Amino acid sequence: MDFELSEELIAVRDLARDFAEKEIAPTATQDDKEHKFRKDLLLKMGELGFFGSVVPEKYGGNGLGFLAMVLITEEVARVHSAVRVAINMQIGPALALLQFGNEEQKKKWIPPLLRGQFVGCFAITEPDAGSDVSAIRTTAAKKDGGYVIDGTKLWISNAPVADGGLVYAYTDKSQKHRGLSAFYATFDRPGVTRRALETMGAHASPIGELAFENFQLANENLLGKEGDGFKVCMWQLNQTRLNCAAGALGVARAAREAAVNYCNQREQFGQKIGQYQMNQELIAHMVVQEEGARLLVYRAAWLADQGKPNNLETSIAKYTAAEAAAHATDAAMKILGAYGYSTELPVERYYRDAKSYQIVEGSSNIQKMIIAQDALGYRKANR
Ligand code: GRA
Repeated sequence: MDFELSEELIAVRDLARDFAEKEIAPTATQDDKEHKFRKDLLLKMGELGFFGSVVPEKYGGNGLGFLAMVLITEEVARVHSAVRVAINMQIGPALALLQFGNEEQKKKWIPPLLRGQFVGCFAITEPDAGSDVSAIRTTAAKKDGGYVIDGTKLWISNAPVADGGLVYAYTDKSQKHRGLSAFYATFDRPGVTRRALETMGAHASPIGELAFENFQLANENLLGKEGDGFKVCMWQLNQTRLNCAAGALGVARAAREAAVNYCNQREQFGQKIGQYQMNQELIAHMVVQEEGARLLVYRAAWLADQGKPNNLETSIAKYTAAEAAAHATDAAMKILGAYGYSTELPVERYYRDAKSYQIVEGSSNIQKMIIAQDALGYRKANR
């Protein structure tokens, strides 16, 4: 067992840290306030290869692997979690295309996602289908050598700005989850209406509704075969969940760093507030949970790089990291007091952004369900 990162991975991590600190951090609080989606950052990250580590060179990637992906993601999320979402919106669709697309689809659609030129998204969730993916109501009816999509997707990250992405719809509702299909669509045609929605956090990551009405797609937009959609979706979620786990880890780290800095600066009652055991307890919990989450996130990524199944390990990592982020940001708010509560400083942003990790990509309860059902032998997570 080797706990050291290779020189190559250290270089990738340092590059991401440097970029995050110089290019993202200085305006993060302002971007959050202005709800500003930074396409310019997407293009720069694309140029640096931040989206391409999990894709081979043949399709525009650099093949550095999943560990590289989580290291980059952690660094970005540490300074601005909303920008981490943008990473996932490029990598998620690219990976689904890589795994399930035909040669033509891969060559055509993956490179623009990796360059950050084509703004991606994935549209799974609907008003009545959140945790329960098979409850999707959107349909894809066969028509004139293609498909017509009708239905409404809700809480879709990048909905207001995406050039396109993955859309999940039923080609045959009577087959239950086996009738779900996956499409890769561009939104530069009639039949798609967008509505932006407001959320508590991740303000610089636009989110909203995508309403499809008589939205026409060609056969070449179908990913895999008709009925493969649930499989594609579960596979895709396992990858994007790992990205979320790394994002939550970055937020937990940001909160711990802010709390430690403040403890070492702030004096009350004649001494640094880090000297008080109540604050030490908070700091100790932050360190322990963050370190635990880091090992789990890196392990899940390492398994992917070995070509080994990692659904269970990803769920464990995502659950642990999401809870660590929520606890660490709550603790940081307590330690920083008014300076945590102030919207001039980033800690309240960390707190708001952290909550999303207990909800997205399978809520904490869904992860616990996957973990417990595996342990009990009811339903194996790695299959
Ligand atoms: O036997 P079969 O052929 O019928 O197949 C079953 C099963 O083997 C079928 O699906 C297969 N399957 C899988 N295959 C491969 C299930 N899980 C997997 C898997 N991991 N890999 C039906 O299985 P089932 O167990 O009966 O399914 P279910 O109970 O309907 O669902 C399972 C589950 C709850 C885990 C699933 O629905 C789920 O993951 N729900 C959570 C949904 C979710 O994560 N949504 C995320 C939305 S996107 C988002 O949040 C964007 C965030 C953006 C950001 O911040 O980055």
